[in-house]
Amino acid sequence: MAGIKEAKYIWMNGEFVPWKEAKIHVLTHALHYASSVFEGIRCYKTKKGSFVFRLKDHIKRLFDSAKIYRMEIPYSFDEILVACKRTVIENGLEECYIRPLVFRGYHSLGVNPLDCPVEVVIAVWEWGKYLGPEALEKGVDVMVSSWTRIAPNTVPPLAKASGNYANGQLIKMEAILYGFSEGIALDSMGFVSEGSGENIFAVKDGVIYTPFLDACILPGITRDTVIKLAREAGYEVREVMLPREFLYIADEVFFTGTAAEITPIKSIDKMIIGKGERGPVTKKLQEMFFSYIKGEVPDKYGWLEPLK
Ligand code: PPE
Repeated sequence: MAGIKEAKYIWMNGEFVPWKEAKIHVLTHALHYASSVFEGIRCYKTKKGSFVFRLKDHIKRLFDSAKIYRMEIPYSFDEILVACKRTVIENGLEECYIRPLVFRGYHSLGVNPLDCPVEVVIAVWEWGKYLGPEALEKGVDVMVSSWTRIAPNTVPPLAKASGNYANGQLIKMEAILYGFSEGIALDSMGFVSEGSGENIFAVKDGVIYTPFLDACILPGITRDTVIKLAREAGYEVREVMLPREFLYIADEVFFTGTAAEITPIKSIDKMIIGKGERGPVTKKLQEMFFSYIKGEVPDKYGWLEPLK
């Protein structure tokens, strides 16, 4: 896989620092104990200029994640909002991924994070198609992971915390090394949860199904977007406990996420899903999603945050 595409500056605790100089100490608390929370946001170029998709919702989730971990972000909501936009502008980018990270910095070591300073960085970079260049059109081959998703009252899934991705990495590495693009984790009850970096949907007989928050999913902003757009298009969307085998017999299955956008799944565990290609409902939702983010339809939900 290609390395990260470097931009010019990273916002570090209120200052722009040249990309290569954005460094921290090796005894930073977060590096040892995963005491960090983050967001992943996309800025899209449209005919009317660049827009950050659902920026306020992402920042809300960042503050929620920090709250769960008793981290007080030393900036206001509006300061983070402006800093995200300024980082894109300062880097001269029109379309990119935005990664704010809030972490416990250097002070003391040991599990107790309370005395460590809370630091904030915001990086932006150009990020192409998350699950490969052809994924959006052709779909991806995935497997059900042998790893179970983080469980209730352990590592809390409503926080988008770095620690969650220890589990995510096990799921992702297994899938990649077995020759798949992604792994789907089941929750501790054995119901479908989500991918290592995506929420999941299944379509059967015209009805759209997706796991409810009970299944230890991240409350995805793309998931919410797709639910709203699907209902608007007249589809019935049910949030349910989804048995694993329901995926195999579904007509269509797809992932959603900021990075993955809406990615069709063409096989699971070497079983062909539906016709083994992007299905009509997935295609329709992609069309609605992409025309929304490109500003081709009215922004009725106020999801497009102008960059300038
Ligand atoms: N579940 C997980 C575990 C997850 O990491 C993401 C986002 C989602 C669901 C979808 O959430 P949302 O982006 O709000 O629709 N994963 C981010 C990080 C990917 C990465 O490799 O890092 C992302 O898509 O930005």
